Amino acid sequence: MFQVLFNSEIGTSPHSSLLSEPVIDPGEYGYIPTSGLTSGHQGCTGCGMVSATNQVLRALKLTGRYVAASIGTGCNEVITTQNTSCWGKVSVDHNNFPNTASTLSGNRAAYEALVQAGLLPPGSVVNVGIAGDGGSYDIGLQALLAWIARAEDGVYVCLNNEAYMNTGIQSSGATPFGAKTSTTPYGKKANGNPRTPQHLPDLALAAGAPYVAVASPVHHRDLAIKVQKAAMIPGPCLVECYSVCPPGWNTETDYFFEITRLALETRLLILYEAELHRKEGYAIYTLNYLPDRFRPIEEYLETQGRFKNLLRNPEMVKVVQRYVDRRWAFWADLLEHNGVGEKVIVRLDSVPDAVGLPV
Ligand SMILES: Cc1ncc(C[n+]2csc(CCOP(=O)(O)OP(=O)(O)O)c2C)c(N)n1
Ligand code: SF4
Ligand SMILES: [Mg+2]
Repeated sequence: MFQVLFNSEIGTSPHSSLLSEPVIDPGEYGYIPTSGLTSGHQGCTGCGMVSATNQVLRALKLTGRYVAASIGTGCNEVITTQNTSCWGKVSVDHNNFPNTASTLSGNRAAYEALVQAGLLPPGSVVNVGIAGDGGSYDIGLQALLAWIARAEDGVYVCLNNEAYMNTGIQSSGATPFGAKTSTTPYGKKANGNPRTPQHLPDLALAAGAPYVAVASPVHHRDLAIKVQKAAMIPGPCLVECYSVCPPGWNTETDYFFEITRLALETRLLILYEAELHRKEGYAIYTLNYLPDRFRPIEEYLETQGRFKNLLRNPEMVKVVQRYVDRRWAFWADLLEHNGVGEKVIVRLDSVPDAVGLPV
């Protein structure tokens, strides 16, 4: 069990308690590389993960290091490897479905051997693994947790579109309760996905990752800062990106922004960071966004055809609302404990009582 602190005021911050210097806020760079993921990919219009990958690569390039990416099978890989030129100068390996964290590890070992042999300068490469929720929550979880257990340097990005989209919208460990997928249909005996989703950042933190964060491609600066922190903090760091998928979620292609806004205002999506001080036994949480008012979950569910049947069943809607409220209770405690609206800086040498862990 860790004790939990709330870091400071709400909002994006380039500071980290695990780094002596803040990362550079993207707004302070005179030049932002335009060559993240470039043209030539075959992603759908309105795909969240295309935008997320583009921004992740740009943020990593801002660290001034060469980017070596291990990409797990899934939409992101399939749409970018028929024409690999869209990865630009990034070194990319096209993996097997469960292997993202293992190949990330292998790339790191090769890089360290080259440094030892004097063939590459230290600190010249950032290793990133990028995979979907199926590849991270399900089949690749063992490799991911083993990579965290080995405490190797690197960044793992999970592009979470909440199902196995590339193979026809099968449910994953990240699929929302009541969502219609091809393996959780609606009918006389079935009511969509019967399970509530797991949360990879919680799992990764519990396994010992020093830094985990949840980001969205709509919030560019926040995403870039989180990715840069993940690259600079020693050890295995994980960033999960909320990734809107119009075909899988059955939405129009131009509601990317509105869907994300409603996800945040209903508190279904919580943008946060957690830094683990493992030896000392505490974690510092930062909430990056606090909605002015909390909207009912129906307003989010109504934006997506995958929830059409769920919305006809008020009892199931209540289950989703209760799930959201339960998860938020963790943050509500932290906010109350620290006084929302005030600038609360927790001194690291005075650790208050634990206030609970996420449900
Ligand atoms: C061992 C193995 N099993 C199954 C597959 C087929 N497969 C390829 S991608 C994929 C789904 C990927 O889902 P996710 O990781 O969520 O990525 P998304 O396509 O949603 O972005 C599956 C089942 C495979 N390539 N390898
Ligand atoms: S199916 Fe979804 S995740 Fe795949 S490319 Fe299209 S929008 Fe993106
Ligand atoms: Mg997926």
